[in-house]
Amino acid sequence: MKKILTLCIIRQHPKILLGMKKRGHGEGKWNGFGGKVERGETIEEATVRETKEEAGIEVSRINKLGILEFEYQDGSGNMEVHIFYVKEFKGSPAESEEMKPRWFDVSEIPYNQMWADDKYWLPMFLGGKKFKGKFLFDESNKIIDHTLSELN
Ligand code: 6U4
Repeated sequence: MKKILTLCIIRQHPKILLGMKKRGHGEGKWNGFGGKVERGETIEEATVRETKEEAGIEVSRINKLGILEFEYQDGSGNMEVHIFYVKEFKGSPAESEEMKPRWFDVSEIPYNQMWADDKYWLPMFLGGKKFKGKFLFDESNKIIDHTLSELN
């Protein structure tokens, strides 16, 4: 069965906030904040909750820009990830058990320490474009196949 997850990237020009994942799926990679949508909550509520849990900040006026499907052959299963762009938040980013947050200049995004798909869609995201796509990963998390398209 497909899991529904969220991913939240905060931007305060010229920087974006990423977190180093300290455990679990994607450990050792810089990524946005997010996780599984729980029973009884909306995707938007899960986005706000996960960002609070992982980075200690309260996001508002979240804006969905993308939906990506990931298929993993390493046993992680299939995921549908809803990706949100956020400009406003309260509090200051703080390290949690799961993530260590850090601001990156948009000209210095650490793509070689991120999921391999990020370099495909993050430029669209940063350009404010809406998109959808699908990525298939082999057992070592290399991309075997993908589709990606901009939405109007
Ligand atoms: P637990 O272990 O239950 O706390 P949870 O935090 O709910 O897990 P987790 O950590 O598995 O979920 O979430 C994975 C996060 O990684 C989500 O925000 C989605 C994101 N993600 C998964 N595959 C990705 C990929 N290929 N590229 C990407 N983000 C990905 O940029």
